[in-house]
Amino acid sequence: MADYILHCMAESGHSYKVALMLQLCGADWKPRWVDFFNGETRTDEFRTTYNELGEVPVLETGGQMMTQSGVILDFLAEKLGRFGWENETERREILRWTLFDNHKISSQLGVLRFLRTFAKTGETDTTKWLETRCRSALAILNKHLARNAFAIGDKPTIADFSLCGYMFYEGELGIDLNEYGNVAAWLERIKSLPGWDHPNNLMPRQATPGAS
Ligand SMILES: N[C@@H](CCC(=O)N[C@@H](CS)C(=O)NCC(=O)O)C(=O)O
Repeated sequence: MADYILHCMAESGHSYKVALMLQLCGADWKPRWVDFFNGETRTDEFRTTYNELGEVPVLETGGQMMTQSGVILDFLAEKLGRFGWENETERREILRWTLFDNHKISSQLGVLRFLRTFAKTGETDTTKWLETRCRSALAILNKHLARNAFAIGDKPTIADFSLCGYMFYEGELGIDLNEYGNVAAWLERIKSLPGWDHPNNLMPRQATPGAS
């Protein structure tokens, strides 16, 4: 059995954050596909066995189930000794960007993409409102990355893996990230890290109609 089992699906950008970390660290890990689109995360069994919060990703290791991508990344940075912090100030910077990501970037990009690509709601007041909020958060990140190669300075950390969770699903967001030049350049820097791979290659994906 692998050291780490990641309960996930490729459509999940939150899961990708963890898959990317495991992959870049060369960890001994395997994905277990969660049938999210048929409601597995809403079943009593999933919530009892894996995650009472009813979400992926779940990292199974040493008989424990760990949830919340930010917590899992923090755990893995310590455990695997990579992409973490060198002092308490850096640790808090990582936490600051991870919280910003969870609140303003991944959560909003994830929902916008879900509505456009999977629920296919068409353009509604809700998608327009969400796009505005996504663009506002992306502009903040873009400005920050004008002065920093990565989220907390000149080296990649788990904060970058959190922030980029939904940004490699080309064509599914309905926002062209090339409009944010510093974000696009930062994504290229992440892509060039040894071992980088696309979410669809790291985790199983259901054949979701309309998705690329
Ligand atoms: N803050 C959580 C968010 C996780 C999350 O929203 N996961 C989605 C899939 S990408 C999910 O499982 N949602 C289940 C639901 O909303 O019912 C994390 O970073 O792990």
